[in-house]
Parts: sequence; structure tokens; C-alpha cells
Amino acid sequence: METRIHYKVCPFCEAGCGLELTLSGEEVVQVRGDKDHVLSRGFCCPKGIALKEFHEDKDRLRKPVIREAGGFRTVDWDTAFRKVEEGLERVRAAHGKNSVALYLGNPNTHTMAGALFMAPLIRALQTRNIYTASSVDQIPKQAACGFLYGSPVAIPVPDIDRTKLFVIFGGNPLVSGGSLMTAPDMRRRIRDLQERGGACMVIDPMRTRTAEVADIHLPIQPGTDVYLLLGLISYLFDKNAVRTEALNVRLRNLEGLKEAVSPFTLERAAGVCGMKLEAVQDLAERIAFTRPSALYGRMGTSVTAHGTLACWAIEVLNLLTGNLDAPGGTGFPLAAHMQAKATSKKGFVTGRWHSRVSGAPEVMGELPASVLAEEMETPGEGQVRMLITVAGNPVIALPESDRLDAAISELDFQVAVDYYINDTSRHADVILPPASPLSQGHYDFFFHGFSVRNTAVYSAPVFPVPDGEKAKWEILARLALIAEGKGADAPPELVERMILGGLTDKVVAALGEESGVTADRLIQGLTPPPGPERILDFLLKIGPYGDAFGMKPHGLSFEKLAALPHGMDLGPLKPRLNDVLATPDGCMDLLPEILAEDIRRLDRAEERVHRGERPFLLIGRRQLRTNNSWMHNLPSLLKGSRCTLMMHPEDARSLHLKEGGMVRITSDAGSLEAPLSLSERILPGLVSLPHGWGHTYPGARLSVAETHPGVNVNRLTPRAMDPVSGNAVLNGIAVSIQPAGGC
Ligand SMILES: Nc1nc2c(c(=O)[nH]1)N[C@H]1C(S)=C(S)[C@@H](COP(=O)(O)OP(=O)(O)OC[C@H]3O[C@@H](n4cnc5c(=O)[nH]c(N)nc54)[C@H](O)[C@@H]3O)O[C@H]1N2
Ligand SMILES: Nc1nc2c(c(=O)[nH]1)N[C@H]1C(S)=C(S)[C@@H](COP(=O)(O)OP(=O)(O)OC[C@H]3O[C@@H](n4cnc5c(=O)[nH]c(N)nc54)[C@H](O)[C@@H]3O)O[C@H]1N2
Ligand code: SF4
Ligand SMILES: [Mo]
Repeated sequence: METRIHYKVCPFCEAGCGLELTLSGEEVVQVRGDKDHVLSRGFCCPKGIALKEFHEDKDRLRKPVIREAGGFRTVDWDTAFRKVEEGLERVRAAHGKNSVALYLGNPNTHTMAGALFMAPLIRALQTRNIYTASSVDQIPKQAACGFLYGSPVAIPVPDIDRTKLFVIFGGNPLVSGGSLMTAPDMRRRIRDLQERGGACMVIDPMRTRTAEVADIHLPIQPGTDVYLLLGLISYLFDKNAVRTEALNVRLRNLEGLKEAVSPFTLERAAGVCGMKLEAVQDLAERIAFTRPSALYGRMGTSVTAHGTLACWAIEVLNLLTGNLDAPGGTGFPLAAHMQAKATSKKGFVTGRWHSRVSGAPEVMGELPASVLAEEMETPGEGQVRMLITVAGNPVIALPESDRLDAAISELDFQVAVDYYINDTSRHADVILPPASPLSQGHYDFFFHGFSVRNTAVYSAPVFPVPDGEKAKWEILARLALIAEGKGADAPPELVERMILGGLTDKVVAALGEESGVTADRLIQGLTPPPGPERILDFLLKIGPYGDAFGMKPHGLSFEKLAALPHGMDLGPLKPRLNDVLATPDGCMDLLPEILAEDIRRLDRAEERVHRGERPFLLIGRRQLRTNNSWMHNLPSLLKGSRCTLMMHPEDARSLHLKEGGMVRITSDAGSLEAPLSLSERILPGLVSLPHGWGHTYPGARLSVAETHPGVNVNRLTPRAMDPVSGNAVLNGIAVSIQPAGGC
């Protein structure tokens, strides 16, 4: 049979690589990197290649299933939606709207439907119990940017392709593909930086693959970066190296900041962080005097007890060295669907409400995922009795897994929108699977906004949605309609029209009635049929590069973008701080009180950085061939990865432990066994387990993953949070290690 080529952006990680698919009839014959893709230029990783296996995976659900006494039964969509409606009405009638919790997982950010159709569902549910994977991930960064720039979505990214010094705190982009920084093929980008005479430095407890290719790797004790970062700020003041003149923005609290960081010296940092003083001094000098430079922090700085403070300190360092909003420093991308200027100047506040049981503050409309278990367990008004998960696997992703798993099993009703009967959805009453990514269009609403170069790419569906399957947007829209009381049969187009209506109304209001422009006329000017693509068309047309509905004939529209399967380059990052700044008074506050308080808390906590009875600190790691908890079912990926406890050979020797031997790992939260792997990549005194494993739960349907299930590291993760953002502390967990079977 004849073959044909189709181009598709990889939906699995933030790098967003272009893939070239060779197709024959209904079959994917081959997947490889798209050498003409505007940003990835042929690069891709084994997960992208495994898109074929994901598409073909027999365990991937094609039709909804509902739970019955004997297990799951496949049903048609109307039956499934009616069952959802019945369960939701029953729980709400008995326990009120707040008894329904919604948990949104990471892959939502990789779909058009997740970006556009989640807000109507959240609104319709009218519950305070909204949880997402953000609070085991990047919410500290968003809070930090919220406090500083007035908006939690104004997040600058490193201008890696033009910088002279790239400093990575707690990130491993060579393996993770980069995060809050869309920059595929980081290996090449770092090599290019080195060839232009620049340098890359990595601060990480592990000699990761990124650390290996960097010019300098500085090992650090887990959870201590914040001392280093405050020490670095302090150094800038001491050396008169603060350079804020070029920033055309009023700063508040510069003196207050100077005073607050003055107790944090490089000597103190070296002591607490377990680093050599000369190494810390060298780092400080390079940061203070290299132009341009870009400091970047990711999971290692975020999932810590002072995550917001650490993320904020990185922003402040970029700002004080004059590198914020500067070419080669860090900058705010301007994607094609975004608005050039922030429209709301309300600023950023947290704690507009609090969680019922332990009073954790709301951040960005959600509560910390770490409190979900107690909200389910604790009786009283507002107790969570029903859970809807969309593209998430909280049983593996969240701290205190055993407790959460037990709490979920006790709920009155559960709905999962997911591809698999996974470790969490195995408890569900109804599972609603979206069609394969190959049957849905792709445009990165989130990650174009984090791109190190402004680009736009749309990939059309490769195959139509097969008979009997549903696109994700329709599933989310119908759930929203059910939650709104419009019934299980209401057409999903209603929600799409409502979203478009909201957007067009704003434009019409801005233009004024006298312009003669009406919402209906605008909608008639859109080419795609109802769905995410039509909304994209609207956003592109009114966006910063758009055709303004024909008024700028050379501008962008959906039709133009769709004709460019490798995407479109929109140029390097440009200074635009003044456009994104959304603080009510137009100032940037360098020391909001909530962070000043956290610095005081830090001072009090320092002496607690010790290991007590549990002599090792456990940290996580990501593996190239896994993606959180959900790609272990693909044979080519599982073949190349294993879940082992990594330990330094010296530690193993002193404990008489051997490579491959089983060890028991015990924390305050739990205990489990894993095989040992020895490596000098990790510091003595630390051990590492990858997350996302542990597919041992009865009732899940992951036939490949179950053959090498590994262990769920979050069974060891106790509940601990950054009080500012509510983000979970996932690294630096005190554990003891013994030979398995030993006592
Ligand atoms: N292959 C693969 N790619 C992925 C994922 C995956 O599971 N697999 N997951 C995706 C997701 S959801 C995300 S959020 C991103 C994350 O992307 P990254 O943040 O780049 O990935 P991590 O491997 O978590 O990197 C965190 C690094 O911090 C180090 N670290 C741990 N504790 C500390 C500390 O206290 N201080 C410092 N300085 N470093 C510390 C760890 O050793 C690790 O190298 O990756 C995405 N990409
Ligand atoms: N100890 C420890 N814990 C961690 C981390 C860590 O580093 N260490 N990392 C944390 C991070 S950064 C994250 S982001 C979370 C991830 O946590 P989650 O987002 O909760 O979990 P995932 O493993 O990404 O599972 C995603 C699920 O979504 C399904 N899915 C994939 N695509 C789609 C889609 O388009 N639509 C629908 N409906 N379903 C889809 C998959 O089948 C899978 O079951 O884990 C966190 N947990
Ligand atoms: S790096 Fe990320 S986007 Fe690129 S192929 Fe791999 S998983 Fe896909
Ligand atoms: Mo994540």
C-alpha cells in the first residue's frame, strides 16, 4: 500500500518536538523527528517515537466503561454520561456542591481541549475542591511571578540561545525535555552556548545528564537552594553589582530586600548547602558579572519547603543583575494566541478561601493536592464524597499514596476522564476515554507561552475520530453541561459557543457599538467547524500577529497556520515587561510581606536541616523513557528503564549492600522494597528513587506496566508543604535503608 507523510507535534512533554509520521492506510508505519520543525529541527526522544505504540496500545480504552459487580463493562457514550449525571446529582443532593472534587493532571496542559474546555467545567461544578498537579510541581514559580509581576502566568523563560551564562538550579532538561522552558534538544543548545564562548552551570545533588554536559556541576544538599540564592542576592548588594537602571519599572522595597538578605552570606550558604566556599564564590562572581546571563530553576527548587521563596529569589537575581526582560537574559514569550498587553491589573492574591480541614490557602483558584486525602476522610459539611479526575493519576502522583488510595476507595462516586484503567481510575464508577492524540488537532496553548523563541505550530488530526469514540473537548463540554444541570444529552457545541461568546463579547465591547462589529459577524468570519480549532482561529486572528479579521491581510489566521505543518517562526524574545506587568500600581515589589515572613521562617528552620534517626535523604529522578506514571505500558519505553534505588557505592560498602540486592526503604510515611543500583552520580548520604512507578494495584489494566511494576515512591512521601504556595515537598525525605528481609 502507498505510504503518506503527516507531521504532528509530540503531545508528551513541554519540548513539543515536531514528529514525522509515515502512514499506510490506517496504520502508523514509522515515527521520527521532523527535520523542518521550526524549533526541534529533527530532534525527538524515545517517547515521541513511542507515539505509535501508544496509539496502538490494546489497554488504551476506546469506549467508556462503567463499574459493575464483576468489573468494568464497556458501554455507549449516552449510557456513560447518564450514569455521570445520576451520580453527580445524587452526591450533590446529599452533600452539597463542595462535596465534589476535581483533580486535573499534567497531560491536560498538552491538549487543546485541556487548555480551552476546563474553565467551563470548573465554573459549572461550583466547588471549592479544585486540585491540580500544579501543587506537586510549578505552583511556587507561579506564585512567585504572581507576587512580583502581578500575574501567575507572567513567567519569564531563559533566552538560552542568546545567553552567555545559563545556570540551572534543580532541573534536568536533557532528560525531562525542559519545563517552563520550551526548548527541544537541550544538548544541542548547550553545545551551541559553549561554542559561542558561554558556559552552563548546574546546581543539583545528582550528576545528571545535564550536569554531565555542563561546564560546571555544583552538587548541593536537597532543600537548601534557598540559602544559596539569598546568599547570591546578598553578594550582589555587597559588591555593588545591582544593575536595575535599564528596567523601566518602578521598584519597591529595594532597601528592605537588602536588609532582609544581609544575614545570608556565601559562607553560610556553603555550610548549609554542603558546597565548597570557593565554588560558591565563583558562582556568585559569574552571576554578578557575566552579561547576559539567565538563571533558571525547576523541580529541584520548586518542590521544597521554601519553594516560592526559592523561585522568587531566582527571579530577583535575574532582575537585579539587569538580565530580566533583556536579550540573552530571561524574557516573556509572546505567543500567537496571546494578548500583547495584560488586560487585568488586579494583581495577585492568595488565600481567598482556605481548605476545610487544615486551613491551607487557596492559590490560583485551587487547593493544595496534598490536602485532598484529609478532605475525603474528615466528616462534616463539605467533606469530599465524589472525585472527578481528568488526565491524572493522584494515587501515584501525590504524597501519602496509601492514605489517598484508601480514601478514594471509600468515595460515593468517581469519574475519570482517562485513556487507561490506571492506578487511580480503577476505583472509578465511570471512565470516559478521549480519542487517540492522532485523532485530535494540536496547538500548544501553554507551551508556546514558555517557548525560548516565539513560534506557532498547529498539527491537524492524522485520522478522523473513529466511530464510537469521542474527542476530548466533547467529553469535557458534556461534563460541564451535566454539572450545569443542562442534562446528559445537551450538545457539546453549546459550550464551545459559550466560550467563543465570552471572547467575542470582549472584543465587541472594546471596539464599541459604533464600530458595527457584532459577535455573530466575528463568529461567521471563522473558518473551522465548532470545536477547539474555531476558538484558536479567533484567538489567532485577534492576536499580536493576527489578521484582525482581514484588516491586516498579511496577518495570521488558523487557515494560514494550518498550511504550515512545520510551524512558523515569530522571532526571538523581545523586551515586554511593561506589557505583562499586572500589578495594580505598576510597581514591582521586591519583598512582599508574605515572602519576608518566609525569610524569617527560614532563619528559624535552618537548624532543622538534619537527618535524625533516618540517615539518608531520598530524592527523585526522571528517566528519559518514562513520563510521570503513564507511559510504562509502552513496551519500547519499559524495556529501557527500571525502578531502582540509587545509592553512592561508599554508602553501600559501609552498609554491606550490593548492586542489584533488594533493600527496604523506610520513611515516616511508609516502607517499601526496591533493588539497589550503585552510582557515583549521587552524593553520599542521599538516595534516589524515580517517581511514577508502582503499578501493582489490583484492578488496573496496564498489562505491560505490570510486568515490571516498580514501586510508588510517594508511598514514602509524608505530607509537607511550602506554606506560601501549598506545594508539596517531594525531595529530601529522611529515610533509613536496610537489606530487604533484615530487621
Ligand atoms: N522523561 C521524562 N520527561 C519529563 C517527565 C518525566 O516524568 N519523564 N515529567 C515532565 C514533568 S511533569 C515535569 S514537571 C518536568 C520536570 O522537569 P525537570 O525539573 O527538568 O526534571 P527533574 O528530573 O524533576 O529535575 C529536577 C532535578 O532537581 C534535582 N534536585 C532534587 N532536589 C534538589 C534540590 O533540593 N536542589 C536542587 N538544586 N536540585 C534538586 C534532581 O536531582 C533533578 O535532577 O519534566 C517533564 N518531562
Ligand atoms: N515523588 C514525586 N512525585 C511526583 C513528582 C516527582 O517528581 N516526584 N512529579 C510531580 C509532577 S511534576 C507531576 S506533573 C505529577 C503528574 O501527576 P498526574 O498528572 O496526576 O499523573 P500522570 O502520571 O501524568 O498521569 C496522567 C494520566 O492522564 C492520562 N492522559 C494522558 N493524556 C490524556 C489526555 O489527553 N486526556 C485524558 N483525559 N487523559 C490523559 C494518562 O493515561 C494518565 O493516566 O506527578 C507529581 N508527582
Ligand atoms: S522530548 Fe518531549 S516532545 Fe520531544 S519527542 Fe520526547 S517526549 Fe516528545
Ligand atoms: Mo510536572
